[in-house]
Amino acid sequence: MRELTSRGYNADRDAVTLLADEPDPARAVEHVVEHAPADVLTISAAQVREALDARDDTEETATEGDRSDRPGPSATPSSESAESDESASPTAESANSATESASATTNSESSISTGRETTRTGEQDSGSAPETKGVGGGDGAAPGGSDGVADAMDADSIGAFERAVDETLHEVSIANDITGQSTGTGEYGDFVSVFRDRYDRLSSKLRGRVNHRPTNALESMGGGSEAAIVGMVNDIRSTASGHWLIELEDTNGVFPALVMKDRDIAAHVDELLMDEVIAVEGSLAQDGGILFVDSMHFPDVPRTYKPNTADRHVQAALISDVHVGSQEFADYAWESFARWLHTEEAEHVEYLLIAGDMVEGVGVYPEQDEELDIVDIYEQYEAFAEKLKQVPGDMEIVMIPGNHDAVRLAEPQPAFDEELRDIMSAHDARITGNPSTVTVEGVNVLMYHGVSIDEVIAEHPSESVSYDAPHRAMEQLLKKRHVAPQYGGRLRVAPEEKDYLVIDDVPDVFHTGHVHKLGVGTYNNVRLVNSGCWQEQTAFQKSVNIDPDVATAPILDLDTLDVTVRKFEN
Ligand code: D5M
Ligand code: FE
Ligand code: ZN
Repeated sequence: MRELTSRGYNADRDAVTLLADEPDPARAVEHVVEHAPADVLTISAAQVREALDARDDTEETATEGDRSDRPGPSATPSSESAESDESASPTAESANSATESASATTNSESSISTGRETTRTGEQDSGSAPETKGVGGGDGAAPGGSDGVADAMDADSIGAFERAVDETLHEVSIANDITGQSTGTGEYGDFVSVFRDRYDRLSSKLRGRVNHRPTNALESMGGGSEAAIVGMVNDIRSTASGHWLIELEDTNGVFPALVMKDRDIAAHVDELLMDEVIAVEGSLAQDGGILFVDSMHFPDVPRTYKPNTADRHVQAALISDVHVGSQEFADYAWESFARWLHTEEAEHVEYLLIAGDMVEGVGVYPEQDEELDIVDIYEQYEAFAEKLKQVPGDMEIVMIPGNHDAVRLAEPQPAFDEELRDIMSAHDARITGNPSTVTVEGVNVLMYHGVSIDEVIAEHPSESVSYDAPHRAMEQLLKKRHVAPQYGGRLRVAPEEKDYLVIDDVPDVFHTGHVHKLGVGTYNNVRLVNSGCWQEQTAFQKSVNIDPDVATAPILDLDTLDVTVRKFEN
């Protein structure tokens, strides 16, 4: 019966008996499923007989995807070691490869070549940056083009303007930071804990909304009764007749839920990712072995969410993906951004949030060294520290690592270690893990580098969720209340005692980067900002047609959550 329901079929009792009496029931089921008419949902005894009579010996083996198995919330811890303990390795991979590579560059400043005439020192022009688009509260539109290239710079403001920042008003606190809390060793038991914790915390957001039953209690409820399940998505497949069969897992086991293809909710199925936690409601089949789904619920953000705002007019610049050390690092653009921060236009910009990829890193992808301007990872951070020194000293800087940084690649990523902190100490930045919740003057900003955005874009059926609108992918993460729902794809996840990637509290602002594309939007009143980058198009990006948004800085008003995108000349 289980075997049939797992393939999207219900069956009459006699049909099951016939199959069970076969010498090889598994093969028989295989056969019956193959021969079942396309539109049949419940297999009858007659159909079993017919299929078995018509049996020939050509049999196909069902193939599953190559997604590596993870223990779901119903698994029991054992002492077995996890297969992929590389994903849990606490070593800094890039740093390791860096120590092996020779330090070819000693003067990182002079080695950065931009291929441009720059006026970096002395009486250079000031950075008056054009405002490309203001995005008001409540409007979900992306800022569209960042095509307004800088006009002639306004030469009189530099030096003439003195920032008057009252640093005693600054308030920054950090929560949900893995740094120093990592206990995972990559053992099987760690995977069990992290998925349990994910299930517990996300299911608690759904339990009040449906009258759910544990999976192992459903079968005894009696055919036809109304029922609901809160479960982690364990498997999704389409049945021979094109309906969707979703296997949901809770702490007691698994249960199949069937979504009919012609129902409105079928559209939700396309958006599902493995391992996200959802609730479904519907009615049980006659024999109780499958749930026919009428409605689907996500942990989501309440539509009526009221974001927090700051008590005074103060702004934060939200950037990411600086990639210092890359030949494509947009040095000139950074200089104009840093200059602009010293102008009157930027007098209220008192915070700088950097969402990962400070440096280009070493050994991040094959043949990356051919595009490196600085080959030593520590020298890359030294060069980055010089870039930070150009930022006004009265600004508070908060930064998290990304996949190019010299910390472990698996998420959650702990913050930079002591050695790297020392290198970057000049500006006294706050250095925290990826992800982290950073509260700035009362506004909760969820900072996450954004590696899962690649995956959401790849999996989402709609063209509107694309590299040109990364904020639309961010909406999906908020809806699922998890920054990296799908385990086992290109994203590496380190198992920890709790799941740091769950979005427990609704943030006021969600700030990501990684895809090097600008995106600004709103989702149920949460402000979404995906920063662009400070790296020109790389050879790899060219090969896959990624046209990065270089040198744009979204400026967030902390008192209104309005965003103004500034574009700098690059
Ligand atoms: O990522 C910048 C963007 O480019 C992001 O969308 C991933 C994509 N990217 C970059 N390199 C690769 C490789 N080698 N494979 C697949 N996708 C890639 P960043 O983290 O700055 O490299
Ligand atoms: Fe990047
Ligand atoms: Zn990245």
